[in-house]
Amino acid sequence: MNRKLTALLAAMALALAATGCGGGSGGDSGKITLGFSQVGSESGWREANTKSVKESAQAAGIDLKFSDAQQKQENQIATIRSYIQQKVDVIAFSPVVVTGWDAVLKEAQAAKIPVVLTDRAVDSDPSLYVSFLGSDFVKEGEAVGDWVLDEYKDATGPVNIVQLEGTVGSAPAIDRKKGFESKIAANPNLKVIASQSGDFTRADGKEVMQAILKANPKIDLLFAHNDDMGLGAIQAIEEAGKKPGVDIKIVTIDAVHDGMQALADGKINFIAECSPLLGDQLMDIVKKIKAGQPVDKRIVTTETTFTQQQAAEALPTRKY
Ligand code: GZL
Repeated sequence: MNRKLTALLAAMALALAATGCGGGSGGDSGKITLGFSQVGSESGWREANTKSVKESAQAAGIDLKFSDAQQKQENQIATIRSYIQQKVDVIAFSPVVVTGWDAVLKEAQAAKIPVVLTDRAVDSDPSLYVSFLGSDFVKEGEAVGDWVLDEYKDATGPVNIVQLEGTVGSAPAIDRKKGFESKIAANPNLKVIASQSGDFTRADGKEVMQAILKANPKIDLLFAHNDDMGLGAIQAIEEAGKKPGVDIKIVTIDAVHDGMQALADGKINFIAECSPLLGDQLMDIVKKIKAGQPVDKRIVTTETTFTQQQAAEALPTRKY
């Protein structure tokens, strides 16, 4: 009887070990191993996103392998290849730019390792990844555009707008620009007189804004694709002797702590939120994949917008 029971238990253990749907073995401890390639650490949003992913992995009991690509696509591709070699159970990443991912995604598919996109999109065939979790950046641009349309609905002359765009070729930069410009086209007084990338960083946002200020004596509004470039631009505007939020109105996207503080302080006029808190949803997706359960192809994060008053009210209890 014992021999039969032992044989049955051994067969069950082998069957269980083979159920993993990825190339991974679930690690020695039987835990799910997730390989995550992060864009970099370019902004307050990115830091909050990294914290969310790491804390959620720990809470979910998932073994996280994490890498910071310093905003370089070649680093992300190399890291994803190393995760394939390590036979992780699932790969997740936030693609720094939209193009150039077909080859490495096909390698992951050939290795039977499922891939999840977080935060940003790619232009590869959707069959190459299981799910894309992140914001609708076009809607974020439209929300900012709607505020600008309302703010200047009674303008009788040209409203000179400067746009600080995010990282060249990134989904948020492409789609926020698309959403914003499609909205402001409704009012011919609203004119984008300068539009340049500040690469989502404070330093570049300040440097680009300094040059634009020198070349354009009359600027009415700045739209920065993220808070950090807006905060850098605020430094440039103040150093040029102008009042941010008053002489030059400012609208941004993200709603991270420092952006919300500037909004509450009146230096920014409106922010559309882009939530970085994707960690819990990502771990839920990873567990469902390993359990062979269905996962939605596209999961859009819920977010809102903030006026100066709303920022002052939200700040005390904000998570990031
Ligand atoms: C948006 C994210 C962007 C943020 C920036 O989801 O990819 O990248 O808006 C960050 O702050 O650098």
